[in-house]
Amino acid sequence: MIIKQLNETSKFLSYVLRHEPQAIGLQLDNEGWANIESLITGAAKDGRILDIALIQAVVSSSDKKRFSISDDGLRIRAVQGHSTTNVSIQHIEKEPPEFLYHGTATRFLESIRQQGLIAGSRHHVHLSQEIKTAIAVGQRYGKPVVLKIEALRMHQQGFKFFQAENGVWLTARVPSNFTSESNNQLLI
Ligand code: HQG
Repeated sequence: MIIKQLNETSKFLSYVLRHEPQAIGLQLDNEGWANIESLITGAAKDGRILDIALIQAVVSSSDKKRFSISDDGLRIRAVQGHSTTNVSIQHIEKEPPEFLYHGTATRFLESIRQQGLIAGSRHHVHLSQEIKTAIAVGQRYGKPVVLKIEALRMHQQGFKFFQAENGVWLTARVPSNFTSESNNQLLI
């Protein structure tokens, strides 16, 4: 299977499983699960030919393990990153490590200094354990900068943290007094 086809299908799956299931008439349950047959049928009406082999290849090749397939093989979901209001995944609450990282673009810094990190259209602010990952995330929107988050101190003050199945850390918001901007070494 060619990489381009995998990437395009992955983007399509992110779109319908995280943001706009109604675009292909797909129903997601509270936990984000969609029936794979309905996904294939809905996609076909939209002119996009999927089959189970292609879907499985996307799931197993996803660098960030974005999707999971149910044990019975009948359903698929995105494990985090949703904006659709139909879904409210009960992520497992966990104590975070001392520090977590958030990659963003330098042009957002002024607003982040004022408001802290907010979830925007997604359900959570996304944080990672690895600086390297945070740089890649920030790069999607411009010149990247990494914010270091005092996650454990936040947790001790009552903020809840969750970890999605793929290891991404989630929290509702990060007030700016818990963030510090990285030093220049982390800027690319
Ligand atoms: C920024 C990817 C101004 C925030 C990644 C980010 C992640 C603010 C952007 C996942 C702000 C939102 C999510 C404020 C936050 N003022 N800008 N107060 N607070 N922002 O895409 O975290 O590849 O919704 O810094 O790996 O970038 O799709 O969130 O730049 O895990 O699987 O607003 O998406 O995963 O952007 O990325 P996003 P994100 P996938």
